[in-house]
Amino acid sequence: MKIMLITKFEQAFYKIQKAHNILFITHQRPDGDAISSTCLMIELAKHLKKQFVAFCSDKLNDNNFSFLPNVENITDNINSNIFKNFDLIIALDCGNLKRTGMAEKLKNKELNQFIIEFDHHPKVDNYSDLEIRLPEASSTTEVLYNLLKINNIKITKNIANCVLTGILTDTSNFLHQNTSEKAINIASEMLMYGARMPQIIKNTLYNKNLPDIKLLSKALDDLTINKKYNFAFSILTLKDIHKANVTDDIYNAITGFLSNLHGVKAILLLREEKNKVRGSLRSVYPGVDVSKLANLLGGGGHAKASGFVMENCGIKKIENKWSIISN
Ligand SMILES: [Mn+2]
Repeated sequence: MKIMLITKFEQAFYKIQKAHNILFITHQRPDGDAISSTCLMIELAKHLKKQFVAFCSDKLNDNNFSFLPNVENITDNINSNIFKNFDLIIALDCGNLKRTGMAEKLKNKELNQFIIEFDHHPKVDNYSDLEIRLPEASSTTEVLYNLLKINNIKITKNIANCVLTGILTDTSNFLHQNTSEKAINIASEMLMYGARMPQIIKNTLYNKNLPDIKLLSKALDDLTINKKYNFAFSILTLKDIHKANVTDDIYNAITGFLSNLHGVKAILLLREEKNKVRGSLRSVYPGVDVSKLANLLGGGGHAKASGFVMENCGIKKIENKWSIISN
């Protein structure tokens, strides 16, 4: 690791040690890495006896990550008045400013707090004072692993579970291309520190209910391949989704499963929400960067997994062809 980067991790820990009251922020519609990196930092804040608030603008699904330590400390409700009390803000896994759910506050630097960003997404916005971005890292928890190691912070069983959960969920259990030798080495080190891989897998993979699986079957039913671009896509309308009482997590599982389709360059899952359409792009094909398309459509993400949202529109079948129509 370059000396510059080591210095940044040391600076970050220095700032954390100096802080009295820290605000942790993770991204909207949090995934396993977002939640586990936040839980990890809460664990550290508690250990250092810091005051803190951990914020995610979307309410966490009750059951999904309750096995992680400190998940009960993450709130979707933060009073504007207490904002001035924070002397340090730490953004985790956010990708871009918009996904913090607090873009205006952070961009305008209303109260001049020092902002540290830990992330592994490609850079989009410039808003932090100390940016620690490792696009080659499998997960944000892998980035935080470096923070722990460089600063000789003890890795407890709780912390090990957080690091491993981020790596497993963001690599889809070592299936995605971001599964590096380093990620596997860190994962195995976390097992030595007491992380419980079977428990993590049980809670993040073997956690689908019947409506989830039925929605998957709907997406499979409508799966279409565009031969010209060698591109597969499927559609879930508001009606399909309303019929099922599914967990949010299922969409990742569906796009993951569709990516198993042999020979296509990329897949797209479009799903209709109230007055908007959300797209998820995945690819396992060498050389394909789906984030370019996501960026064109106002979204972002990684080369092999990215997404976008189109506002004020819906999906309709017109003359046997799916169309996105503005409302
Ligand atoms: Mn992540």
